[in-house]
Amino acid sequence: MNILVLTGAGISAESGIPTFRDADGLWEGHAVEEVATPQGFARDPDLVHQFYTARRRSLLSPSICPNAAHIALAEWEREHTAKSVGDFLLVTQNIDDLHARAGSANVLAMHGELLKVRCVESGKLFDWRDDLSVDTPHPDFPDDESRRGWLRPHVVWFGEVPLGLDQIAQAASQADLFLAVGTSGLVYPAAGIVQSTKPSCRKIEINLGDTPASPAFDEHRRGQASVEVPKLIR
Ligand code: BJW
Repeated sequence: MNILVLTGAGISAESGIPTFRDADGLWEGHAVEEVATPQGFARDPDLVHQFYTARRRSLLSPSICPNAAHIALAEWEREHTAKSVGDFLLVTQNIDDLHARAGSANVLAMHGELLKVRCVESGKLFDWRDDLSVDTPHPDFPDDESRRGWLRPHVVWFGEVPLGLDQIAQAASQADLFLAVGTSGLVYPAAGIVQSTKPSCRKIEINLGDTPASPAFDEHRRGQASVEVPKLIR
């Protein structure tokens, strides 16, 4: 049995990371087009760096850790892999590292990773835990005055192509079980993955409430991810 899991901001909400579109979500107080588009970055890179630096700091604070949902998914992968009965891929739209911290191994971060930056020129990735809004040396160009301009957050903004789409399409077409957890079903192409699964695939949605993608699922489990994910798996 091949298993494909898609997670969104709702799975990390109970770990203390705000979602995007719920009340008190991340977009409150920020115009999306200012901080999550290539045009916004070109207009005001400092504002964008400040936005991601604040989120990097928060992600690294000691109070943020994986919750029962992240941990259950990691256990599920381990058990499934040990049985050698099929593939297990966890696709996350989240840019936090909580799945990895929980022990998930086969994780595809389709919207990028908060703790990485990318050189605009070379495309090279660097682990990054620092503040890009201060004078931080670029690993490649330590003496270059304009070095900050070379780096951008390794995230997928609106209008950019998400990562790993070929692998996701293949996993979706071969999945026997598709589970979506804590995603609003508003952002494409992630919201369309459910449509690319085969008719015989069991499709389960875990969310606090209905989403525009809900009609495409066969089963709807309503409640907190930290409760519903462990319940489904055990
Ligand atoms: C809980 C819970 C708890 C809370 N337990 N549940 C039509 C078709 C195709 C594309 C488009 C289209 N129309 C427009 C587009 C383009 C656009 C798009 O989709 N726009 C829509 C807004 C309409 N898409 C793009 O631009 C994408 N690129 C693209 O399409 O390229 C073209 C292309 C595609 C394919 C092939 C070739 C070319 C790129 C999208 C990039 C998204 N980037 C962001 C920012 C990442 C960096 C950052 O974090 O700053 O990604 S936007 C933001 O939204 C972030 C998220 O990953 C993403 C999804 O949000 P998510 O995870 O669903 O969170 P929320 O807050 O929306 O929902 C939380 C949910 O959890 C809620 O439902 C709650 O109920 C629930 N919940 N607590 C269970 N405890």
